[in-house]
Amino acid sequence: MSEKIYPVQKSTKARALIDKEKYEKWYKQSIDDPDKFWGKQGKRIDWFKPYTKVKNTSFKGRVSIKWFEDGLTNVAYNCIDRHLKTRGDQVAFIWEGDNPYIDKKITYNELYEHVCRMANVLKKHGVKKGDRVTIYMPMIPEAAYAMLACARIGAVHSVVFGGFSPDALAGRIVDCQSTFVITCDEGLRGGKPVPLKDNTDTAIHIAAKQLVIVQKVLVVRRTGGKTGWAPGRDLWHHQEIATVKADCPPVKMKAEDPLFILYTSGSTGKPKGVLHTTGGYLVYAAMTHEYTFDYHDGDIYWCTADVGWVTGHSYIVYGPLANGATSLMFEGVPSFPDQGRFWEVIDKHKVNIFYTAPTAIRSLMGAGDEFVKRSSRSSLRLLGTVGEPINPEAWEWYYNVVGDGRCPVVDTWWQTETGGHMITPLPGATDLKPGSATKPFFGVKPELVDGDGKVLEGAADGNLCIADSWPGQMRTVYGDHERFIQTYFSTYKGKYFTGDGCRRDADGYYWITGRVDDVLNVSGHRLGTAEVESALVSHHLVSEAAVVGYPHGIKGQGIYCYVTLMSGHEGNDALRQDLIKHVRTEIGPIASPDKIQFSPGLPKTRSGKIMRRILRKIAEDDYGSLGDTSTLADPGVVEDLIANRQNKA
Ligand code: 6R9
Repeated sequence: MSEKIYPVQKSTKARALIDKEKYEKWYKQSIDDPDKFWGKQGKRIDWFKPYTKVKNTSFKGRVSIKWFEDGLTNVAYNCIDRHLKTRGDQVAFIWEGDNPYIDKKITYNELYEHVCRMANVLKKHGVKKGDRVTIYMPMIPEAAYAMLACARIGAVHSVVFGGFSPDALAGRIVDCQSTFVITCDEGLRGGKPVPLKDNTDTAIHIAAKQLVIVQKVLVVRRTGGKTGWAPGRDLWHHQEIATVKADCPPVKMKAEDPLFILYTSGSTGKPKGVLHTTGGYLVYAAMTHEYTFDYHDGDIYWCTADVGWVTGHSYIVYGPLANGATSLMFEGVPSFPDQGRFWEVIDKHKVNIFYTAPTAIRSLMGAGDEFVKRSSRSSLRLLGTVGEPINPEAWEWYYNVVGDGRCPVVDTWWQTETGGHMITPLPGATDLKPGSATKPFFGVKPELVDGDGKVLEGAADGNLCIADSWPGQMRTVYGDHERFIQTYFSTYKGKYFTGDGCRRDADGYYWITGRVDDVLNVSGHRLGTAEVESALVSHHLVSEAAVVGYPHGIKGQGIYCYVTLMSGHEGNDALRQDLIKHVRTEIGPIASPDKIQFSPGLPKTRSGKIMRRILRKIAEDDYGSLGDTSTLADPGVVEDLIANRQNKA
């Protein structure tokens, strides 16, 4: 923990939308009278029929969350149409290609036409309100068009990150019974093609075995690379949009009609479909985008996330567009053509607000300051981070070297489930402490509880819960409300449990300490240990596997796998490579194991429970303090685990 404090700078305060007094006043109002507070904030979007009810939520019993429930609106209308009169010719998206010589700009007028045409193509092929459409795309503008086209006609999109494997894609298609997929021939990252259409074909094959038959695949041409083609099922996007009109009326949606499903990892079982709805989500995404980034009209804003993650949904597409912003979308990677790419792009497009992940910051910090120094970054006014705790060293480097000590760093804590920022500095209101996400956003009531569910007051260390609902909150797990209740509301009755550990200091600042469940955070990507374990045991030579995280200098957490082989088999480096390949095929490259330890036995209690605490300690090379091992069925296995550990200092 860093004890340093960086007070709000004069230049930041001078233009800020929210200062200290306003933050305190509004925060109090938002907690004391949520109906009044959100009743006002709900008006930041346009409604076809205004709401008369604001908040109708309960974290008890069956858990029911409704915001603005009798209002009618449309997300695409709010992100596009309502801006056309005043900013039709303003750039909505700046697209920066993987290749540094390729970029393009899309105005709000152009966005309108692209989205309407795609919406009409969906309608032409039978997609209706409520249907689920899977989007498996690289970072090209058509990914955003596809999301907005769904929103326009009331279809529910499920964006699947382009780095996921065919198996992972199939699982998500099957879970939400999606029969329409939008993809691309190939993606392009760091000069290398990614076979998205081929992966889609494989996934469709796997899904068909589970009786979900994909009817149509809309394929955007990006590289022109060769792909398979199923006539009658596969449709070229560029041909289809030429057959439809450039206008498509937005469907009037109820505030609580679903907008999207986004799959995310939990501590058990398969990834769950986090469901977000229309009105509350958009109000919250727009409001947090405006205040956290102190967004002003005309700012050039860049969030480096992928649209496959919630950050891309809320802070590349929906929040910025609802505010009529210019949002930069980047196809490539931070290290191509070299480690100076981010800073070059900032200069090239005069970016004012830059939002990225700690893992990228750490890795670019490791590349050396020269890459940063050859750019001016004079347009930058604000820096942000998201996805995992940022260590104070990386924070200081970001602040001092990238931001030249001029730009506040907003460390935004939130989750797929929360829809938008929950604990975050507001640039003009919050003095910064490196490594702390600082204070709650309006309407957010954090509570720290101990293992017994006792609410802790003042400076304390505990499990982070949220005591009451906010408009951006997920509404259910798609198709499994029981799992929603079990996962989030059963650990601490009547509270939303985040799965994160957290410390509150004497100034009321929050310091997220990381997950307290079996969820890994690898380079800001969420992964369940159970998912990696099930991928490992699906290999024919593996009988059992246990996966834990360990501290990793760049990725935040690395993936450490203990693998027990079928009897008669010996572990070696070739098998290690094979297992890594296997996990990549099953889940995707983000799940690549960093360390594999072959272990004839795992530390189990007499009832057969694996003692992960011990495995974590050994993975961290901290085996001197294993604690009580007396409940182990066979304490002898620990000796072997220590002797063969893969992280020897
Ligand atoms: C937006 C996003 C959520 C988990 C969350 C926490 C970690 C995110 C953080 C952070 C510390 C921050 N996390 N932001 N930890 N400081 N600023 O990342 O959503 O992919 O669902 O991950 O990420 O552990 O619970 P998601």
